[in-house]
Amino acid sequence: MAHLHPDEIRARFSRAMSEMYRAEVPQYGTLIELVSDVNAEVLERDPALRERLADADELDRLDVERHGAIRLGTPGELAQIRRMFAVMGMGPVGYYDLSVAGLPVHSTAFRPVATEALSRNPFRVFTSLLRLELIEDRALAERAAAILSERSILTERAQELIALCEVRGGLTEDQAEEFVAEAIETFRWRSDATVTAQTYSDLHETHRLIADVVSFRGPHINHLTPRTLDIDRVQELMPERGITPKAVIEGPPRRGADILLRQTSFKALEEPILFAGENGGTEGTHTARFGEIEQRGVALTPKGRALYDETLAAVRAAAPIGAQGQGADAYRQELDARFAEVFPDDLNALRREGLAFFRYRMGAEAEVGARAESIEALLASGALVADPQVYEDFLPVSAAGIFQSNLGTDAASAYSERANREAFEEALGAQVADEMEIYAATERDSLRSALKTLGQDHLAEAVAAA
Ligand code: OOG
Ligand code: NI
Repeated sequence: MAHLHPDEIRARFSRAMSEMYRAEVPQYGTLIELVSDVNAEVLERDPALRERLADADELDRLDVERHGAIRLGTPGELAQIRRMFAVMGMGPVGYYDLSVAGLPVHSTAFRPVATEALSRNPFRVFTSLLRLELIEDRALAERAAAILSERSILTERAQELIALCEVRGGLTEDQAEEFVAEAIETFRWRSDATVTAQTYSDLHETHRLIADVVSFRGPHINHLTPRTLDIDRVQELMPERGITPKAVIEGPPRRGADILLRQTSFKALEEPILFAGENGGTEGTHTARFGEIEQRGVALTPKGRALYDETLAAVRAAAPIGAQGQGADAYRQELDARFAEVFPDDLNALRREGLAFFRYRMGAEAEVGARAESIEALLASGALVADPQVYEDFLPVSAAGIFQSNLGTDAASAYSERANREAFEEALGAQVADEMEIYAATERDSLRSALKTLGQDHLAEAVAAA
């Protein structure tokens, strides 16, 4: 029997998750409508952008594009989730250390990697693993570990279908349908906690994140984020639709040529839960789930990224934001001013200065054969086109801001023990891919192949050698 393509399984899974979350969190539906309205408005007012996205094969993915986030409790859960996402063509990319921001987790993003897979459906999941070893109260950490050891986050049938996929190299249409239905069960919200009110409160007191991960039967999806073409506009319109966003947009400022990733979220809902207990349990509330929007720009090279990190750090030092969002205006001004000063704001300059990654293709005006002097000459004549590569990943400082705004801002703190990528990869049972290498390979391969098609083998060879 023929296998359903993993990209198609991912597309169906992403759609099913979106429907489930829309039913669970009505504000998510409102946000999706708002984003879709604003995107349509932007494309209508900017035909050049529409054309660029269409030519780069990016227009179709826009309306289905979103990311989600989950938080896992144990190394075994992380390994299981890796195998589950592999069925849908998603692998771990990047390592994010959030301990520096006082969060006892480290994370990766499960996402498609190949250009064609990304353009079919770029669904990604920011996945965090709890680090109980960072918790000072060892007795509480052990209690938490014992509670987590009791749960199984995948259904029996999901586990069987994952194993089947691994043995057979894929799933049939019927198996894939069943897999998607079983897989979303893992991420569903369940309001009945597995712990008593007292245990919940002990966990919560140590860190709200621990209570969220440990007290429930599984890793509920905590947000799903649509991609907008104009995040400032969506942020401005959110209050009109009854949604209150956090004080500042995380990431780079608004630019003519968008870079990396800009994000903003709205506060978690306070939801009723039922604690476990001998007498049928007691009622309580929990804030776990929220909404977020994002705007994606061009991926930066290591050189561009270093400049970004340095500039952002200077902004944050010069204009710190208070726990209640005080100083947001000063922060925005500082952010705009510092980036304007050091960061080129057009795609050509970003490319020429080696600050951003591109993908090359043959232009419509291309003449095959006539020997060209240089890549710049081919670009100037329109024979060769450089499309910006979308940044497909996350940013640790922004992620920490999103976490904190939804946990209720803790005073800025940090754990003394830092990144532990090795332990993360050991839990995962695999290595995380290096996102910079993926962008660099896409750039190199696309350039080489476009040059060959144009009959510019002498230039293609130089790229191969680089
Ligand atoms: C994840 C927060 C990070 C992002 O988009 O950077 C995040 C979480 O709260 O579990 O979603
Ligand atoms: Ni997010």
